[in-house]
Amino acid sequence: MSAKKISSRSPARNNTSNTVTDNTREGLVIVNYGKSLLIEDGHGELVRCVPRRSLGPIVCGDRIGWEPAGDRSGVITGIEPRHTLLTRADGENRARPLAANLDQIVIVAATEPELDEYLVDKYTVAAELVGVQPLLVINKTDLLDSNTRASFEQRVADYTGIGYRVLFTSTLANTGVPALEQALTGRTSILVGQSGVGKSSLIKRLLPELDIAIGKLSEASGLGRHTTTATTLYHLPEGGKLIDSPGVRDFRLGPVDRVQLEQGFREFRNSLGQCKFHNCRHMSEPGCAVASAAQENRISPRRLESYRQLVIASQGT
Ligand SMILES: Nc1nc2c(ncn2[C@@H]2O[C@H](COP(=O)(O)OP(=O)(O)OP(=O)(O)O)[C@@H](O)[C@H]2O)c(=O)[nH]1
Ligand SMILES: [Mg+2]
Ligand SMILES: [Zn+2]
Repeated sequence: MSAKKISSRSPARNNTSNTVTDNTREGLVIVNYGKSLLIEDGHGELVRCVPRRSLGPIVCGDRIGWEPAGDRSGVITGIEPRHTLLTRADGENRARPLAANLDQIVIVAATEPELDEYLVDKYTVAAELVGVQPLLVINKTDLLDSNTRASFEQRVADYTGIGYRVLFTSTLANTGVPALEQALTGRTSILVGQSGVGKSSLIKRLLPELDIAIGKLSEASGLGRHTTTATTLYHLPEGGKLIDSPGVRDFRLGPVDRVQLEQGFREFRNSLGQCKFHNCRHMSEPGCAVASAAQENRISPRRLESYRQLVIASQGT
């Protein structure tokens, strides 16, 4: 049997990884359960696989090579190069892969649990650094009256003002869902956000025939209960892939330097290079063009505060 090497991500580490034989097939990772993974073969059939050792982390959305090893089971033998990779920091601030080959990050927020703009900002920075569009979805609009809706619209103006799209949805009243469906069609997107904002409920609206676990908010705290436990890929009826992810309490970007952080705030770009000091960190330096832009409300002062918080957080690691 001939064996040749393809697209190894770590050739120096292991010369036997990512091998292709006559038996190798293509697959798409649907869910990683830890010890085993569910992959979809070229005919849309699900196959339970274990990875060959030394491949490194394999995540939802990865395109892989695998070899059959029994009835509906197999061994993953290689990972195709990823065109994008979303990561988050683990306990030791190392970047841990979350999902691969994304075109869009859909940040879901709601009224319950309360909108956390700092968390949204971290996700928009992650999207900018990954190189994909963020889309903000404010779900549970059925819980808003005209006053609270107006105040929400004002709060998200920080995002619409810099060119990010914001959609308002309610899975209960089934409003805004067609617009969301349109934004998802033909792309690979991931739903991220706090637990209990309604990520899985949105998927259930888009794919009503599926049996997806939906959580009840804890009555005492109003917080979600982390119903979704494994990041899972779904195919959309009109084309496109949608990945559901477990809710988070916090999202940490992992190792990022100051230049990456300032690039992560797209509204800073016109001011970069205009500060008095070429290595200005936009914290409290004199002659800072970013700070002036915020003073004149050309940049959201609240977003500048998030940036500063992230600079401080990245120094502490
Ligand atoms: N009022 C209202 N409740 C909603 C809406 N969408 C979802 N919910 C409720 O919010 C709760 C949490 O929904 P899930 O879809 O499980 O939330 P999730 O974001 O997937 O949560 P995790 O899987 O824990 O991350 C459930 O009780 C849903 O019924 C909505 O549009 N309006
Ligand atoms: Mg869920
Ligand atoms: Zn500056």
